[in-house]
Amino acid sequence: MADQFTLYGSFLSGPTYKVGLMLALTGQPYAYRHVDLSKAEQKSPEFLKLNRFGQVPVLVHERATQGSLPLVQSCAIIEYLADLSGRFGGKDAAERQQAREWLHWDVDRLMPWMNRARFYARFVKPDPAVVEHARKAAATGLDMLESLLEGRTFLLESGPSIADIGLFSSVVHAAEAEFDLDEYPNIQAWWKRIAALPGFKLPYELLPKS
Ligand SMILES: N[C@@H](CCC(=O)N[C@@H](CS)C(=O)NCC(=O)O)C(=O)O
Repeated sequence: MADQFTLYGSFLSGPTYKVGLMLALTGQPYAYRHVDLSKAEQKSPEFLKLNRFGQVPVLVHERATQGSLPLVQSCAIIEYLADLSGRFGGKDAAERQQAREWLHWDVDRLMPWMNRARFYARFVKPDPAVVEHARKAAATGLDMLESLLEGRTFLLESGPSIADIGLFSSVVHAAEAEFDLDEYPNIQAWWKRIAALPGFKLPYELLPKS
């Protein structure tokens, strides 16, 4: 039996999209299982056996000879897939390190604030000061990405990588978070280059809703 993959996730989830996009861009077939976060399925005893943190995504790698391996934490998962496929991992150790730095920066300074801004715009309405705080932090992250993309085609010099896949999954829901990417021309141009990669799909085209 060849290796097989099953992605557990939610179509609303940026981290699930990150892993789905990596699978799509590497042309890796996979099965998909929707996890209904509104029913707290990610906290069920069966799901906690796959992910001790009680979150999506999980990618289960059914290895041909070594058995089943549940992988968690989207950045760690795409790095695992880069190693396995030999794709999108950077051309050498220095570039891999840079890719990791981008991914860590994203989960520190961009992704959580974009997610909160989107969550407040779409799902809950907290105190306006809380919304303002999240929006300002997200805007600071977008401003930094915009300026660091100046003169670059992709985040690593050698071409598209897990750094782009990671950061893109944080930016992709910008409109739902009520950010206008017309104000970020470098991000817009980078978006178009990523969207032109073979296998690319946007979240709602890539991830089934049930
Ligand atoms: N750092 C994690 C974040 C995962 C995450 O935030 N998942 C959210 C959906 S986007 C989730 O499962 N939320 C439900 C919960 O935490 O109970 C990753 O990158 O995989």
